[in-house]
Amino acid sequence: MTAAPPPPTRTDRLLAALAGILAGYGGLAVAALVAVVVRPEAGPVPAVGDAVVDRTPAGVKDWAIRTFGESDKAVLEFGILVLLALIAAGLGLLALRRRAAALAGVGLLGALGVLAAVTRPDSTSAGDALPSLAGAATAAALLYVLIARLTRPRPAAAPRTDRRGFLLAGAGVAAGATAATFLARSLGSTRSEHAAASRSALRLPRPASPAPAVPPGAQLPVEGISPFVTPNKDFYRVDTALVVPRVDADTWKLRIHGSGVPQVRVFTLPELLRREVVERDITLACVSNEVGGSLVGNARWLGVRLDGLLRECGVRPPSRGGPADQLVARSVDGMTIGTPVEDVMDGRDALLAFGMNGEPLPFAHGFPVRMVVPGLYGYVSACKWLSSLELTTFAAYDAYWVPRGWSAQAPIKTQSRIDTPRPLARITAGTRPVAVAGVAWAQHRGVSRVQVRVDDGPWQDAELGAEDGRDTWRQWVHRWPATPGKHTLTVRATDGTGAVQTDRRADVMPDGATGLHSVKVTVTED
Ligand SMILES: Nc1nc2c(c(=O)[nH]1)N[C@H]1C(S)=C(S)[C@@H](COP(=O)(O)O)O[C@H]1N2
Ligand SMILES: [Mo]
Repeated sequence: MTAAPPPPTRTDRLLAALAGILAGYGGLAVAALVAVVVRPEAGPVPAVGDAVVDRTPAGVKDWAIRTFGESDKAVLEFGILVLLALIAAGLGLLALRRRAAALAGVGLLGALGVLAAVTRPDSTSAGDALPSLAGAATAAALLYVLIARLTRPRPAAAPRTDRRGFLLAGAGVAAGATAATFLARSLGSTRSEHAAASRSALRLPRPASPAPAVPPGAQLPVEGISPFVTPNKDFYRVDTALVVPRVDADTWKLRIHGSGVPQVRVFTLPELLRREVVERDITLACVSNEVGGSLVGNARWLGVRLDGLLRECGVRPPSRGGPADQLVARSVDGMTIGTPVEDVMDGRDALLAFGMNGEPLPFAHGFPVRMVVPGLYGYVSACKWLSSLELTTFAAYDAYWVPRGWSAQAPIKTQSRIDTPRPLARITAGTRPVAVAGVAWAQHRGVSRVQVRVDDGPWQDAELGAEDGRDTWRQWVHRWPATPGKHTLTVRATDGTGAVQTDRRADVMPDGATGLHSVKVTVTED
């Protein structure tokens, strides 16, 4: 004896929502497992996350970096998971009454995952669709099975739905999905262990051309000033990678090709390490750095000269009749960064770097090989996790950031920053002057002068730290005989060509912020 299913109770509806979430969990677990085999970045969550990052307006991106700092990507992935859980619960509810519509919904989510994965710039094969396809199929099957327990017609004497069967099946799904997630994690970590092992095994060669020792006077004895060399762990990080690529140096290759390169050339890491290795101090800066911001750091890089390597591949700069004016660097995660060929071949220390402050590049900073070009913002020069270099023209190709509103070419603008005192500091006016100090940078032009102004007073020369080179920042200090009251301290630098840093305020978009950094402080009597 059977009866038509009565309207679902509150409990049934809760269980149906749970069914949706469990089916989603199972689907994501299977997708993650398939992604380990196909390509980790092709998993639905990383792929959708990357697609969101790409389509996020620069202003929102800057806000996210400022608000969440280095966890901005974790926050994004968490947000995607929460949203998915809500949708899954909704589809579970829908499945109670309209199973076909709910299954179509799962299919739609799967299609979104596929679309995100195959339209990634680093996607090279249709195989990237597999994780989302497998995930959606699994989720649909699980939803079907679980909901059947809640809607199956029952003998009149029995409870209206098979809740016991549902809970058993649900527990099974949860356990299976958890097991699959762990398996995916451990398989994924085997791969990243290979990468980690290749990094620990890397012995950095001695430079044939070492960097001169940092002059002792480059680091001023002032508390609160940024260290002259930024330790790797404190070095700012800016990139679009949700998952830091962990590249195995043993299988890494660099391809050099394009217009003016007669024959495609491929280099392995040992081949680069055997070349003439140079060591240089270079200060890196991000175009998204606001006036007074912290997206700038100075490191000692070890690598090979890019000009020599390119020349060996047949490349001539435009000034020597070469057909390509743009060098497009591609990374393993699909980033593209365009740099003027003229700049990297004009004699400056443009490097393919594998060492940073005495150790192999950290994964977050581009292991095994990245570009570093003195004088250009990172987004037009400093490609991390480098995989190829293509010679082309600015007319023929827009690199990643260009269609997003950033300039195709962007030399670093002269900037100076007050590190100490901190904004809104309360200082007691003692007998000794207060050290107002910080850093100034104008890479490849050098810093020749720094001046400080108190309130609307005259510009006064600050004492400069010794110059390490014109590609690095320079420390400065002004000993200020502070008087009680509220004061505004402002700094400006002059570059090596004699040009004074402009006080005109410009936004970071499209080619770097300008304006003067100032700090308000309160000085009290003893
Ligand atoms: N592959 C890749 N390389 C990249 C980026 C990126 O998003 N992906 N960001 C660039 C930007 S905008 C900057 S400022 C520098 C930052 O380098 P860092 O993270 O080592 O400080 O890397 C550049 N290289
Ligand atoms: Mo940047």
